[in-house]
Amino acid sequence: MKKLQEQAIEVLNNNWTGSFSIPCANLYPFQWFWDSGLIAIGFAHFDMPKAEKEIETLLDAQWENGFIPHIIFHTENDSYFPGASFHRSDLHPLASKKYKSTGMTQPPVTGFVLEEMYKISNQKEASLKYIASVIDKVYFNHEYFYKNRDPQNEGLVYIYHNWESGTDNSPIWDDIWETMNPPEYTFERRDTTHVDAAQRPSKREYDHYLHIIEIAKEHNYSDEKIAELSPFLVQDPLFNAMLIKSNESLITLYKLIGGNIDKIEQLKKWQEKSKESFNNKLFDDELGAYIHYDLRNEKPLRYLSSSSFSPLFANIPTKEKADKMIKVMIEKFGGEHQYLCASFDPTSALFNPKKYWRGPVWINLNWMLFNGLNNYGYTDIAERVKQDTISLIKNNGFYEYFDSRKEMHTNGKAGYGGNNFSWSAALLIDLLEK
Ligand code: 2M8
Repeated sequence: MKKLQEQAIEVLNNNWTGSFSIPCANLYPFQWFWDSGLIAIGFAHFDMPKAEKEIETLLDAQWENGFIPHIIFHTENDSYFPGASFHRSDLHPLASKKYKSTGMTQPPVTGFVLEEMYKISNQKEASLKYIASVIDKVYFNHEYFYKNRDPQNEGLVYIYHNWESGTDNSPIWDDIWETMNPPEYTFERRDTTHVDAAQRPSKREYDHYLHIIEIAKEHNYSDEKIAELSPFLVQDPLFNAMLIKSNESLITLYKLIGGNIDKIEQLKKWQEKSKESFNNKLFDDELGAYIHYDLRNEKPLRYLSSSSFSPLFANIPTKEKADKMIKVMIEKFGGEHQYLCASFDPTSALFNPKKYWRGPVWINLNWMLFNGLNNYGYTDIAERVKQDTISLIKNNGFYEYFDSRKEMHTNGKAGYGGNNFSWSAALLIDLLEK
């Protein structure tokens, strides 16, 4: 049997198209924003030109207002729904004229990805030159967020769709679905032809997903109108932690490049304000971790998920808060029969360990937790997250997500969703190096 690392390299090379990577064949045949970023970290270990091209292609799809879309439809491919003709990015006057895309975004990972690439590189000078050639686009993207996605000027940006969160089918959104009553749309799902329907969202959930997009389209994806009218408007701790972590990386990288004083100052201002609001508004003392806030209905969404711990990665909590979080993580998510870290609270009645973001372990979140735990000196738990991640992949393959219950791991069939999944391979390569 080939070494795990060689298998991972093979997965990445097979999903490489020549200018970007697909997350996995059939199920996700285009370029996805945060997948691309995390994939570049894997490539950086063995093929830096591919890592650089991956990010370059992503940034090439940036809109004239700095926005970066969540899916870039480089090719015609009807194995995915909803595709380019549903999303109609051309409705927005500043959308890319070169690429068709969605009109929504995803967690802004690009800033910290560039820093990871720099850290991995053994040709620092050349890497810094590359970074200098793309970094302003990432800065422009952050400016887009703070200018257009923070209506109350809190330093916390909103997402207007569960597909923007990356944690698409989380039970956290169930409360929002209850405030909506979308029509019963007629459409042909494609995901359930590739993956067992029991592991994917329901038809009714898709009605909600499509309805939010229909509302945004009616207003040509105007940010102002979306802020005013979208039934889904959420301050998400994972999304904001990604932005804050990326701000921090941009500061580090601009300092290495030299000059750029104004940008560094602006980034520091965003950072200060964002971290303060993040801690004041999104930390739930009683639950002992961070939660989502529903801006449309002005109420906290009081659930624990793997996103609740992601701020560790961005150095957001104080040591005191971090201690609390770790206690909760171990008590609720880290029992001896559980692999770390379930995507949703295993002690909740809404926990479903087989269904897409409603419970299974995801490798991208584990990678963030591993790094976050190390940031705060919890090296033993970080090591456990790393070993759990390796076991999950070793026992099952490079799946999209994994059952968190150890008892399910007897026959190698506890990996779910897509197989030969790019970010599972990419981040495993990085973890094995750490
Ligand atoms: C999943 O989301 C897509 C929509 O973006 C889908 O279910 O069709 C999520 O896990 C998301 O976080 C991820 O980026 C995407 C591609 O891997 O798949």
